[in-house]
Amino acid sequence: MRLRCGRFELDLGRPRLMGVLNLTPDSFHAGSRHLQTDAAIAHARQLIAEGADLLDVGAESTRPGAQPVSAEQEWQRLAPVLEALRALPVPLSVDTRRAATMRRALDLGVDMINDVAGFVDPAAVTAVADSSAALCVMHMAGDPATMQRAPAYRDVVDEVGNWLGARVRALMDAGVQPARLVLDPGIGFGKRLDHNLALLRALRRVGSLAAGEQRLPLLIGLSRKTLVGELTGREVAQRLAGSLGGALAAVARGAAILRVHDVAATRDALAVWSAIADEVPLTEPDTA
Ligand code: HH2
Repeated sequence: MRLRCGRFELDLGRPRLMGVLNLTPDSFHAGSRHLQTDAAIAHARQLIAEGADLLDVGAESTRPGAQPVSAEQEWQRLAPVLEALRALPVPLSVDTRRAATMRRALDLGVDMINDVAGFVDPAAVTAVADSSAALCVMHMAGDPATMQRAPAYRDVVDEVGNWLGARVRALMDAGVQPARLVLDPGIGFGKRLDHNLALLRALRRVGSLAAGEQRLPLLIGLSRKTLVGELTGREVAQRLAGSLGGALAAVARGAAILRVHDVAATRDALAVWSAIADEVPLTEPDTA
C-alpha cells in the first residue's frame, strides 16, 4: 500500500510514525507544546532524527473542552514554522479544521492535511480536492468544546465506519483519488473508554466498513491520551509505557500510521515487535 503525499510517496509496507508538533500553549501533553518558533523547529528536527516518517503540525488544541483559536491566530503560529520545516526531508502534515488554513498551508507546499473534523465543511473539501496532498479523514462526534459530555452510540464500530465511508465518498465525488486518503476513527474524540476500545479491537472492520475493497490506510492517535490514563491510572507525563502498548496493539490490528509524541521509544518498540510478529503472524494459534 502506498500513500500519495504531496512531494512524497509513502510506502506503507511497514508501520509509519507521524511525530506530533503542537504550536499551542494548551495541548494536553506539555512535551509536545512549543509556542516559540525556534523551539518548535528544534523539536521537529529531533523528531526526524528519532525516526519520524512524517510530521503533523497543529496550532489549535483539540483536547476535550479546548477553546478554539481564531483563523488568523492559527496561521500566525503556523506560517513561520511551516516555512522553516518545508526544507526537511519528510512529508509535512498540517492539523487544522479550517478551510482557509488548509488553502494557505497548501499554497506553502505542505504534503498532507489532517482534519479532525473529517472534511465535513464543504469549503474544506473544495480547498483540498485539487491538490496532491494526502488527506487524513478523522471521525469526531461533536466538537472539542463539548464532545466528551455524553458520548453515545448504538454501535460505535458501525457508526464510525459508515461515517468515514460517507466522507470517503464525498471526497472521491469531489475528485480526490483514493491513493491520497488515510482514515482515522478518532480515539478520544467524542468517545468513552469502551467506545475507544471497541474501535481499536475492531479496527479492521472499521476500515472495511469505510473503504470496502479499496483497503485505505488507517491512522491511530492514542499517544498519552485519556484512555491510556484510564487503563493505567497514570497522569499524562507518565503514560509512555501504556502508549507503547497501545501502539503495538493498534499495529497488530492493521494501523498503518501511528500519530505519536514519543518517536524514539515507539520506533524501538515497533522494531522489536515487528521482528517477532513478521515471522509468526499474531493471528496464528500458539502451538508452543
Ligand atoms: N489527536 C489529536 C490531534 N489531532 N489527528 C488525528 N488524525 N488523530 C488523532 O488521534 C489526533 C489528531 C490530539 O493530540 P494532540 O495534538 O497531542 O493534543 P491537542 O489537541 O491537545 O493539541
